[in-house]
Amino acid sequence: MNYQYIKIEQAELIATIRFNHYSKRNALSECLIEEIHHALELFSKEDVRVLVLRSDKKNKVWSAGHDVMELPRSERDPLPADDPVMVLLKSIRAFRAPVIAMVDGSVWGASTDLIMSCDIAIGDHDSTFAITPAKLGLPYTASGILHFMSRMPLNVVKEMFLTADPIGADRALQIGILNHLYVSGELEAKTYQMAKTIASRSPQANSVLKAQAQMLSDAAVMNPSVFEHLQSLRKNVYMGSDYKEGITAFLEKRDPIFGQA
Ligand code: KFV
Repeated sequence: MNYQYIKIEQAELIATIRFNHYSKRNALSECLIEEIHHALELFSKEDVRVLVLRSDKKNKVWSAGHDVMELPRSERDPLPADDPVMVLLKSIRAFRAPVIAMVDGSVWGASTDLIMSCDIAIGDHDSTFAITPAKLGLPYTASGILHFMSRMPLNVVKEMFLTADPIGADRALQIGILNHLYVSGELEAKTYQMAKTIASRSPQANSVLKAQAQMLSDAAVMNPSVFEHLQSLRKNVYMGSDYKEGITAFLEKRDPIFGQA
């Protein structure tokens, strides 16, 4: 396959996927995700012991999140289970080998959820992380919130969602978004050094460890009627005025005015 939106490579049991669509700030568009799935499929047939997910070149933005142009304008669930980004998160979580995110720029919206879905994240001092559904009036998914709760204390998760403000690299390290923080010049070498270490360990033991940790952290049991209640609360939001205004304001490149209905 000729990749347009990503680049891939494989060396010494380590695979790498690089975002390569900076003109759209590496937003997680359907086309880019399709290429990632193709690469994951390819790597799953090879002896890949660890995967590094990164941006091709260091830039201000690592990834701008869900492709907002591909979100429904209103009155439809913006993040159904078959939404390409939601499927991507599941694929990264289900990938047999551990995935390390190497982050050297700003991360927005669902791309921050992608970071939560990687097994390990390593960043430099320019990395920042924002989860932004409150800027769009968008009801985020319960599974997505759980991804954050598995990584961080509840009050920090709430702060991130409620403010939608970016968290800087130092604090990201402190609260557990990042495993390690390095100066830019060392980030790549340190990331691949860890990848090499993981690649030298038992792939069979590591693969089961990943699956166990994943299943344990997803093991929240919810009564079906509670789940249905949450779905109806989400529906009120995406059918409501804030979501319509949030998307419209984004497309018109202006600040939204919420709470109009
Ligand atoms: N979706 C689609 N296109 C995007 C995009 C996105 N998330 N982010 C940027 N682009 C496009 C943008 O429309 C422009 O296209 C190009 O990338 C460069 O963006 O055809 P155009 O007009 O050239 P600029 O000019 O905005 O770039 P820059 O000044 O460098 O600012 C970068 C950045 C990331 C700060 C800015 O683009 C931005 O604020 N983007 C949106 C970030 C965001 O709110 N993402 C969350 C998306 S919603 C989401 O993930 C979900 C599901 N959620 O719940 O939050």
